[in-house]
Amino acid sequence: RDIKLVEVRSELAAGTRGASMGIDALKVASLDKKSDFFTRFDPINVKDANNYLWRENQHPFANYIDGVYEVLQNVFQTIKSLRSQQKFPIILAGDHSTAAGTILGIKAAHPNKRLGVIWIDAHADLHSPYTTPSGNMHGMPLAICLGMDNLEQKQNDPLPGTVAYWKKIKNIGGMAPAIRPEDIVFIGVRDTEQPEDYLIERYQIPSISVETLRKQGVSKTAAMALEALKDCEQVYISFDVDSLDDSLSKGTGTPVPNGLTVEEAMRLNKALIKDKRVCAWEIVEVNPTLDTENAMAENAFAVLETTTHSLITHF
Ligand code: DIR
Ligand code: MN
Ligand code: MN
Ligand code: MN
Repeated sequence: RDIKLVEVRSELAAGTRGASMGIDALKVASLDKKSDFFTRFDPINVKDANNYLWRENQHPFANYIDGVYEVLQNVFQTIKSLRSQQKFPIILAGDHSTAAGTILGIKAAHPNKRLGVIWIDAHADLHSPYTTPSGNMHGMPLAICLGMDNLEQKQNDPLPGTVAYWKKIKNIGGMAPAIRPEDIVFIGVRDTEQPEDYLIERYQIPSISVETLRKQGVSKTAAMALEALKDCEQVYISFDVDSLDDSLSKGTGTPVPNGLTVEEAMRLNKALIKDKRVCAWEIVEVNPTLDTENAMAENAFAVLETTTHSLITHF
């Protein structure tokens, strides 16, 4: 397949500063490992809006949503265009909010193809401005793509200006909702809030725990996830590095105990990406400014390189 590397250095939607440097940390890790990975691709750079970080945040329950909206539109346009040319985007991004731009772009390129999502993350990222505990929009990309507010679990009163931006963001591409809740599979999710639990329960979103993955093995887990999406004609995989155990992911904004090992993450992504319906893969949330043990970027790069290699050699 025709791979195109896409770089999105946005960190607007994370709660801690520094994720915009994650891509460059991956590149340093590749040099340290003497890998030729980055010589093989001519990346597209998507314009970020990190300049908003020097302004006052106008949106308490959706921090910098005005800037996030700009970035998501840019990601959307790039991915829509690449998918229209049948390219396979591998997206290196900062904060996880940009995954919404990716999903909306995939959908816009092929509106009649049902799109499934495999979300490998410690978090469910199902919040809206009405439910967010932090205001950080990296906790919201799936709600954006589902077109969901979860008003039943309302906790916050966002300002009218915030609500207006939230509506605009959900409607990027004009085909909302891009995905159905039953077409999501979570792997490794272990740090959710009640409004997210409510949606997972209500829509019976399959969520495969680290424990289950370990018990039944990686191959069976990959097969299960793909089987749950059997009615989907295209599949997108989103890999948040905080799916890894916190001992291996100190260099991410929100590390969580009891996560995947690097080996498990590599084998999982390697197996998943062999499915012919997979049409894009994304890795997010490496933050080298938090990486006190200098291992996060190396671990993330190992997953990136192995997964890409599996994609190249399998076709
Ligand atoms: C939490 C953390 N659910 C929030 N979310 C993170 O603030 O919405 N997502 N870290 O990746
Ligand atoms: Mn995430
Ligand atoms: Mn996460
Ligand atoms: Mn299903």
